[in-house]
Amino acid sequence: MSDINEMEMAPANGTPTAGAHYDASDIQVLEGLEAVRKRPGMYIGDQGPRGLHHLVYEVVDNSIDEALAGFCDHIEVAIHPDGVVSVQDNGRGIPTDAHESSGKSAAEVVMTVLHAGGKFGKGAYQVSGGLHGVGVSVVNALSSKLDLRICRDGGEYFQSYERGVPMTELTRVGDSDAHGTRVDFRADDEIFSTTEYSSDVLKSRLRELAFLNPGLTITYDDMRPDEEGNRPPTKIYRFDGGLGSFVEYLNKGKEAVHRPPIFIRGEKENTTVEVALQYNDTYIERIYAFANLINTVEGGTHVSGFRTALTRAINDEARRAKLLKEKEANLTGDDLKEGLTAVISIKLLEPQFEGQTKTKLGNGDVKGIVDSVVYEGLKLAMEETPEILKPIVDKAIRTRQAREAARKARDLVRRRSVMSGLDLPGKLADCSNRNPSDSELYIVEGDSAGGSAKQGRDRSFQAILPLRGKILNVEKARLDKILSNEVIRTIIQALGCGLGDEYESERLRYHKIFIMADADVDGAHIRTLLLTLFYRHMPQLIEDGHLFVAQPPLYRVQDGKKVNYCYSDKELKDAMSNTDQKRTHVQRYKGLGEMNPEQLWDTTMNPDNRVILKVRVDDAILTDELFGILMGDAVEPRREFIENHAREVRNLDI
Ligand code: 0RA
Repeated sequence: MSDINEMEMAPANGTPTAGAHYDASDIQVLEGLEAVRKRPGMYIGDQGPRGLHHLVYEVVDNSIDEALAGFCDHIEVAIHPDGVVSVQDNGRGIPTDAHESSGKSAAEVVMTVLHAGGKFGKGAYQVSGGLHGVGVSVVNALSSKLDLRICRDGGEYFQSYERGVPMTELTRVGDSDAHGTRVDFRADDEIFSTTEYSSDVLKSRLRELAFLNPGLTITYDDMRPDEEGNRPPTKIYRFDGGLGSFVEYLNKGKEAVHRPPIFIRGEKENTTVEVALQYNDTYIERIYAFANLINTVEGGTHVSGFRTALTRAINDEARRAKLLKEKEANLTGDDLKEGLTAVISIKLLEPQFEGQTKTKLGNGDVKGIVDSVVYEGLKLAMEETPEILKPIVDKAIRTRQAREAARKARDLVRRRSVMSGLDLPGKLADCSNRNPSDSELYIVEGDSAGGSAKQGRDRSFQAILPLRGKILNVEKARLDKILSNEVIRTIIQALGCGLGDEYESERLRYHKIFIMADADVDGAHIRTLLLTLFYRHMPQLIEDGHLFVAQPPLYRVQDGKKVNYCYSDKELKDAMSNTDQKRTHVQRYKGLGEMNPEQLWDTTMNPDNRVILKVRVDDAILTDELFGILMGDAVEPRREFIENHAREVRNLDI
């Protein structure tokens, strides 16, 4: 990580603004930018990949605001081979005229003053100003270089910056009939631990924005060549079908219970509510909710309003159509969850974001607004196309029966463990520590690796659970079946925290859980199966930061008495480049089983040297899609994915 304290705020020529005098407002600006560079995390979350991508979103969000205001229908994003990102829109263009007393152009103020972004007019829905709403000046402060081009009022204007400091004044460089803004920035490698953008991550958000703004065209051009010198074709996202298309996209590869998706739109008290939903044949609920286009991953009042309305409307209609018997109980919210895919998008004037990551909508009045719009909309949809109701109700009734069966299966698991007098599975080698926050669990593939781990561990705080047998693919199964799988039951018993609706974080017996599997394709498969189980049935455990992937080394390099472990081919190459090749002995570990207990402890389990990866979910839609592709029924998308990611897959199987 860079040393951000040693930054150079003044430009090369030593004056903050070429040719201009240095006054109080300049000092304020420099102090503001300095604060951003000193504590980037406060403004963009972190200095890793997440923060890096955040920069792109921030610039794009400003263009999206122009689209929301009705002045922009085209945004072009490109990643250039030299690491520069360009974002160009055909909006009004940032105002170029002199701003109030400072004498600076309004554009320079927008680019250099914190939170000056869109605060020019009130009464408009804004994306920037929400979660990402730190203002484009933050991007400027964290970029080693930024070029601004504006077309408006018949002219083309240009200004360049370095680390937020203007290198020139905003200058008219020519005539133009066009209107719009283009920002080219290079993330500062003194600030960011990585400046490699992930196309999958960027495309996911841009696609999402295009779904949420029907009629808007967003292009994405990754101009970085791969090893063969090829580069992917430009992506063009435009979805006139809006949220309905979004839901169809999310349900791709799954069997729909009804067609097309139900779409609802309404407006109340300055709040626009849009919802699309469609049931599919899986057992998983996917509700993605947005407030002013910000993905509210923690939910909030709009989601509560939606749930209440859905349950009420379906029950009312089911009773009216006599699909529920008179004595039969109402369908519950849980009965209506399985296989539901819904996207909720609301736009409101003053969103309040709460929660740990500020992604929970807090506005109290929104619940009632969404409830009433969705209830009315659902009733109308079911009056217009009555044939959609029966398959939904039938599915919910089946869900209710299955939940009942799952409850019995769960009770049985519990009772059995109580009756046998053992809460813990026999294969578990537990640690002596009883305090979860100091305890670790290694879930280890295979008996021989499990044996080494048991001998190599520090038994005071490390527990070992060796796995043998087939882990069920939970992506395709319902809870009752999942609970009848021996391996999964063993894991659940060892963890102690339950799963699904009954997950209780207080009962989790270890606060660090490591998945330890071989670095080959079989290991990757087992890892994915376990990650699927955690992601689908104990997502809280991942959110709370308890899940890790252990990284055993691939090579042991012995040079005389000196032993080195390498975790990648690159590390091996580096290690070999400064050793005497003749005397050096390289051992490649084919699997964990080849390591003796001491080696396993040294390389993979000793908290002082081990390399571990924390499992994190940054983009729920992308993750959901990935698990669906890797573990789902459809073969074609999986083949496509493996082809597109052939290199990474090959790396797993060196
Ligand atoms: C301030 C005021 C206006 C537009 C913008 C900023 C603006 C910012 C960005 C950033 C990227 N693209 C942008 N497009 C516009 C309103 C302009 C007016 O009233 O004419």
